[in-house]
Amino acid sequence: MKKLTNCLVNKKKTCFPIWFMRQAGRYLPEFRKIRLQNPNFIKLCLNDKLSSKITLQPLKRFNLDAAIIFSDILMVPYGLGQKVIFIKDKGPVLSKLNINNFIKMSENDFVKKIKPVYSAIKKTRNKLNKNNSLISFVGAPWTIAVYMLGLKKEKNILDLKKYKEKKDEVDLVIKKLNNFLCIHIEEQMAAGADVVQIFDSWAGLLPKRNLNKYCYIPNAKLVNFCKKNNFPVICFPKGIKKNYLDFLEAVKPNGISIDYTVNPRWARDNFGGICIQGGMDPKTLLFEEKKILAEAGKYLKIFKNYPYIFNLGHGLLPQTDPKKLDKLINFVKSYK
Ligand code: 1CP
Repeated sequence: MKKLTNCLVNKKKTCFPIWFMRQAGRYLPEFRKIRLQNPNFIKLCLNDKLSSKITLQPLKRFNLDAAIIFSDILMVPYGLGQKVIFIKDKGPVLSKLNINNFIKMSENDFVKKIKPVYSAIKKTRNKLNKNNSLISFVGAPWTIAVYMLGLKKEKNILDLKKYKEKKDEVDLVIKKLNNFLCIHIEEQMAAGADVVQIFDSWAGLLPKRNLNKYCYIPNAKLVNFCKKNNFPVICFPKGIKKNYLDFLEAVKPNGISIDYTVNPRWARDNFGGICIQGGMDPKTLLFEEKKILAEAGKYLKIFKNYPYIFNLGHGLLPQTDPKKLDKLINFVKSYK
C-alpha cells in the first residue's frame, strides 16, 4: 500500500511519508526553463504533456513519496468562465465575475474547459511508480471566492468594505462552488489521483464569527463527499490558529495540514490522533544545512509514533536551494 494512504487512512505511525507543497515550481531550474518558454500560466496548466512533465520533475530529483498534479486552484474560476492571468511579482488577476453567466454555467461545459487537467493526471499516473501517491487538489470555496470576487487587498488583508458590500454574492458563489468542486474532485480521482488536498489558504482572513459559515461548513461538504467516495482527504485551513480544534470537530478530514504558526506539540496533544501533515516554516530552508536539519529533527521527534506526513507549513519558496531540499529529504528518510 502507498505510504501516504497508509498514514492518512490507517494512521500508520512507523514511517514518515514526505512531499512538499509547491514541490513543482520556481525553485527548480528545469521548471523555470519550461516556464520561460510558456509565459501564459493557464495555457501551461492546460498543456497535459507539459504539466505532467512538470509534476514528475521533483520525483526525478528527490526521494519523495507523492507527486502533486501541476495545476492551480484558479483553474476552477477559469473553468467557470472568468479570465485569469498571472502577473509576474504581483500574482493572479481575474476579470470581473459575471454573476448571470456564472449561475447558468453547466457542469458539462465546466469539465470540458479544464479537461486537460484530468488527462495530465492520467498521463502522470501511467508514468508514476505504483508506490507513489498522486495528489489532486482543490481550493476551498472561501479561498476561491476571495479571488473570484477580489476580496483581498494587496499585502494579504481582507478588503472589509468589499466583503460587506458583496455578502450576497459571497454566499451565492460559495454555495455554487461547492457543487463544481465536488465534480472537479471526482474527475481528478477518476483520472487516477489517489488523495485530495483542500487548500483554504485564506481561511485566516475570516473573522471568527464567520468561520463556521464560510470555512467549516463548505470544507465539511467537500470532506463528506470525499469520504462517501472513499477518497482520502487532507484539509489545510491556513492561518486559523487555535480554531484548528473547532475546524477538526466540524470537518473531520482524514488528515490535517498545519501552517507554520501552529505549535506542533499542541497539535499532537490536542488533535485526537488524526493524521497531521507539515508545519515547518518554509523560510527554514533558506538557512544553513545544520539549522534546517535541527528544525526538521524537532518535528520528527515530536511526531515520533504518531501518524505524521512530513511537509512544510506552506509552499516551498522560489529561493529554496534544491540541494538543501535533497539533504532534508534524505534526513527525514533515514530518521530513526
Ligand atoms: O511560475 C509562476 O509564476 C507560477 C507560480 C505558481 C505555481 C508553481 C502558481 C501561481 N501556481 C503554481 C502551481 C500550484 N498552485 C500548485 C501545483 C502543485 C505544487 O504544489 O507543486 C498548487 C497546489 C497550487 C495551489 C494554489 N494556487 C494555492 C493554494 C496553496 C497556497 O499557496 O496557499 C493558491 C492560493 C494559489 C493561487 C496562486 N497561484 C499562483 C500564485 C502566485 C498564487 C498565490 C497568489 C496570492 O498570494 O494570492
